[in-house]
Amino acid sequence: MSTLSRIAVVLLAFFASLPAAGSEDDLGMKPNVVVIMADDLGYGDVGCYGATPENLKTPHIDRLAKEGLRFTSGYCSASTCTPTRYSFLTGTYAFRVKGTGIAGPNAPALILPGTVTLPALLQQAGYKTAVIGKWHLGLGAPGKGPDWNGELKPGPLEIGFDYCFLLPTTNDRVPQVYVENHRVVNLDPADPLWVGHKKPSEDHPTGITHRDSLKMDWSHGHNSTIHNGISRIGFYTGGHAARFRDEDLADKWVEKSEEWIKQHKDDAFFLFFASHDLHVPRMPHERFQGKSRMGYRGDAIVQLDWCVGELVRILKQQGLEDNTLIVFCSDNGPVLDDGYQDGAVQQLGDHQPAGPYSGGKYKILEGGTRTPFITWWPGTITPGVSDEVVCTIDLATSLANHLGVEIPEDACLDSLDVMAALLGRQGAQGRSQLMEQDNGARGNYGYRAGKWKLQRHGPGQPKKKATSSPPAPPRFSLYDLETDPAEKRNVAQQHPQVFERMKAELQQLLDDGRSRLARQ
Ligand code: NG6
Ligand code: CA
Repeated sequence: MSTLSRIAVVLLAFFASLPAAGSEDDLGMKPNVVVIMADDLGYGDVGCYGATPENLKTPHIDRLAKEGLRFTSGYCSASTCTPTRYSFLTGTYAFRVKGTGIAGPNAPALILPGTVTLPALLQQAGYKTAVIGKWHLGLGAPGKGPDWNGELKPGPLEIGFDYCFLLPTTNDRVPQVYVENHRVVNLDPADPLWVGHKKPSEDHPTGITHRDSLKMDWSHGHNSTIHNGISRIGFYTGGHAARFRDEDLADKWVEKSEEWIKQHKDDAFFLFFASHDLHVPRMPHERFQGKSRMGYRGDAIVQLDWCVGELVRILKQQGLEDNTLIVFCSDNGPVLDDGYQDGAVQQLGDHQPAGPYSGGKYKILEGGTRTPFITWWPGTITPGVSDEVVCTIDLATSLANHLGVEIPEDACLDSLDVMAALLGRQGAQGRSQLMEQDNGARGNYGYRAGKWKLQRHGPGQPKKKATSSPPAPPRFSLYDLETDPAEKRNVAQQHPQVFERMKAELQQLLDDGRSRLARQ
């Protein structure tokens, strides 16, 4: 063999050993993973999903979609925040676990130490892990809750995160302080923080007694302690030096993310970027106010879009874009008036927050859980659009399998391996079925299989001890999403076999207590 052909053979062998973009070989790659979870962002709320530039512009999210894979059937698992986040981190539907509905200001940790979680699985694969942004999954021991002036644990660090910088609850609930790892940031021991659900003193100003002083009025609930001219759910006193301005949240998430990514640029890392936009109270930074045609709800989307642009900038500046998988998603569908008079209803115009779907936050209609869902990994994901069904609950098993980390049989009970679909592999299939829950406990479920959608309504868990009269049976209806995406025409009578099959399948998934086969 001539020297030249020997070189050619060596080169060929070398190139053959390199993972080819979009081929099976890159399954062994260990990308950084950044999950950007928006809050209350609906299917139609961004440009690449149908929002018009006259109403608002989302160039950074649109670019992610253009360079990555945009899913038309990407879901979160629930139509409220806490259950989606619970399921995203544990891989198990929240409705299977009591007490995983919307968490209150003093909720204890809902995911207990020892639980197999997405970040813990990634730690096993050698990843550094962080959550930055809204937590809303409780802090502190069961039965006790958060010790605001002491050590806030258990929390994220006890279930698989190496670092956390949090908005501990959700920002319409008290308190307005950051938590870094186990402590409230900047807390002055001389001004302890007290959080409760009873008015602490007769003269404590509230959204009711001092309504005239508010910079944003409430519409329902949200009328207890006032901070930054906005009254909230729940009461608190003290901790003044620790309190943040609502306007600065997005900047803070980006600042902390930049710091953490720079520290870990040489590690494999997982960052859960849990944005608070566009949850109420919508109070974007002054530089975003008025940037959409739709008031603060639209402006908060513009702010979210800015965050996405910043994260991509940071990754690129660190030279990490070819080795980072971004998953952009939402925690539930849209809502307009969620407790504050912020103009969301009046200034909506022709914008369609849920796109072609009905319902939104709190609902089992498609609008409740079908949301923007984009995967981006330059060089590995071929840009395009995917109609495969994928869900935030699937990331745990998908990533663990991808990284060769074994999931115990009794963990991640509903998380399916859809990695090939997330990466846009040719012929790859997403889920064949999907359950959609609301806040839980009411017995409401959506069940999608292919083009069919079953709705089940009630009965919920009985509030008091069982009475003599049995609960009313659940009500079911059937929809063909291909011809009726808005779920307006119940076709159960026209398709009795499909109807019965779907009802039986849903019941089976409820009874089985799991939907992931042990070896999936
Ligand atoms: C509801 C609140 C709503 C919002 C939601 C949680 C009232 C009347 N409504 O109870 O404003 O806070 O809980 O939203 O108080 S979530 O996206 O964090 O789940
Ligand atoms: Ca939410």
